[in-house]
Amino acid sequence: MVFGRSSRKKRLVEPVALKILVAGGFGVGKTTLVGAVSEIRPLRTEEALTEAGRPVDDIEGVENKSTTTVAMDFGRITLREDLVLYLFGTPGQDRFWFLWDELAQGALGAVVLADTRRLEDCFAGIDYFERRGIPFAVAVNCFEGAERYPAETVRAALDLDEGVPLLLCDARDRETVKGVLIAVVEHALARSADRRQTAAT
Ligand SMILES: Nc1nc2c(ncn2[C@@H]2O[C@H](COP(=O)(O)OP(=O)(O)OP(=O)(O)O)[C@@H](O)[C@H]2O)c(=O)[nH]1
Ligand SMILES: [Mg+2]
Repeated sequence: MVFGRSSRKKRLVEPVALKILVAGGFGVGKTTLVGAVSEIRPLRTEEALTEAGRPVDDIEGVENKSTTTVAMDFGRITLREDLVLYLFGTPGQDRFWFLWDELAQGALGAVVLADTRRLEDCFAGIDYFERRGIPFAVAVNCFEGAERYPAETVRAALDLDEGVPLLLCDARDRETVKGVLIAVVEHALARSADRRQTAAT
């Protein structure tokens, strides 16, 4: 009989940590999404939407919203024992654009959240990642009360490249959000493998 550590050998793996951005228009559910999947208490930088902000904060369509992200959301999720994602939610409002380049540093990929009632709000995020060659997936946050469209219809409306994953999710639901994160990671890894192959030939 063998005693000691070797008898219950535990596989020790240093997890790979990857950075994923969560972008999308104002009030589309970015903070909610990070909060739904994070295994640590998410860091939030929410400020109250106030009367003073009314001229600059366009709350049309999100009238019940009382707070807004002013810097970022931060959360963590372990997808597999060897794979940890750090999630960085971006602020949704245009006046915080200056933070994006900072947040995008070193990101493996991104999720662009979309609301079909205000689809145009996610164009800026899509353009941003396309221009910088950061792999991204689009996730439609299915608010109740919003009309449901098939993924293909949304894909056509957004004029997405063929390889870009498009998924339907509920930002409050851990499992659907996990599916989105897995899609982003797989897409980003496939793209970097493609690039390596192209470089080798
Ligand atoms: N019904 C429903 N409500 C949601 C869903 N996702 C978010 N909400 C609500 O929508 C509001 C906005 O969500 P947030 O997560 O703060 O949105 P955000 O994208 O972080 O907003 P900004 O940081 O201000 O751009 C909150 O009141 C949420 O409770 C959803 O899937 N369904
Ligand atoms: Mg937010």
